[in-house]
Amino acid sequence: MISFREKIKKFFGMQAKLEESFFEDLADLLIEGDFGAAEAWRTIEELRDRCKKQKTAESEKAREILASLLAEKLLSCGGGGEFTPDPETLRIILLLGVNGVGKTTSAAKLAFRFRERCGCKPILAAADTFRAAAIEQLKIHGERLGVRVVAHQRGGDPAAVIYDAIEAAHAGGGGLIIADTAGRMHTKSALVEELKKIDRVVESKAGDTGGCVKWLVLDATTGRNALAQAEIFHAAVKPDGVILTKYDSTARGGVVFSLAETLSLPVVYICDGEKYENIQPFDASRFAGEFTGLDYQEGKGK
Ligand SMILES: Nc1nc2c(ncn2[C@@H]2O[C@H](COP(=O)(O)OP(=O)(O)OP(=O)(O)O)[C@@H](O)[C@H]2O)c(=O)[nH]1
Ligand SMILES: [Mg+2]
Repeated sequence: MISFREKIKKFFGMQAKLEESFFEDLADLLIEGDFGAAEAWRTIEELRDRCKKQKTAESEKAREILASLLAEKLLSCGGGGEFTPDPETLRIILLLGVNGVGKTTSAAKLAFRFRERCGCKPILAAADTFRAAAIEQLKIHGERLGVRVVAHQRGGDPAAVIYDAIEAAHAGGGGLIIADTAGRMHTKSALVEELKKIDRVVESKAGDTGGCVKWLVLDATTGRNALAQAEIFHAAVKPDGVILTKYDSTARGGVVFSLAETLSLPVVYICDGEKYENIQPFDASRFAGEFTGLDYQEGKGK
């Protein structure tokens, strides 16, 4: 089956003139790529305007205009530049998200990345105390990576795990805690209560830490459902950013534009495989370029 990326690449390649049918077919394609319908049409109107202003009637040029328009959407909500842990100030990254999206895997990938790149000693905190297997899974990653894991027993208090991780970081000189959390479908109030308690713990240690960032993990293969999840988490705890996982050949990824436009939620990292190194800081221009089928060469831009 032809992938979405191949399809959009082919679409622009085949079209020569910008007729009405071109814009209609492109709107359908954006929707297929996980745009919402209203949003797809707003984007098409903007594209049509810009093409008119720039007096262009060629699809190849329209592709470039669309790519920059989409990049602007992503950049409008901030982001850009990788999160850099400061070895002097303890930071806490809290990974949130529903079941199975890739929180634990992403926690391990971040630990690997920060250890390799920043030379800091990350600590993994097993704040998913809901299932015994979850604690084990994180411990296995910790062993493989040579990264310390702070864990309690199954059923323990996630905030207490974070407290101990902060203590451990101070004792061991660690500058970063990456906390995995439970992926059960929280009711809004349970989620808020759990996170408030973690916030209180972090605050009680405010003199010792540079605070907490909350990253929501979303699975790119779930399409528009990822936006619905983001809306629930946004209303409850206002995450600071998104880690988009499972962005491999079948994932379309257009939901990222909705996250920016409707929730002002920037993507911070993107993951495209199960290995530790399959995580990259999110590059808005590159993503928008690839989404529209532009070839992108490493280090050279589009
Ligand atoms: N292809 C691919 N698979 C991934 C990626 N991230 C995670 N996975 C896989 O997705 C599955 C679920 O990942 P977990 O990290 O256990 O997800 P979780 O959110 O911690 O799940 P729960 O703890 O059950 O809520 C595993 O099989 C992972 O290997 C990714 O970026 N790409
Ligand atoms: Mg997990």
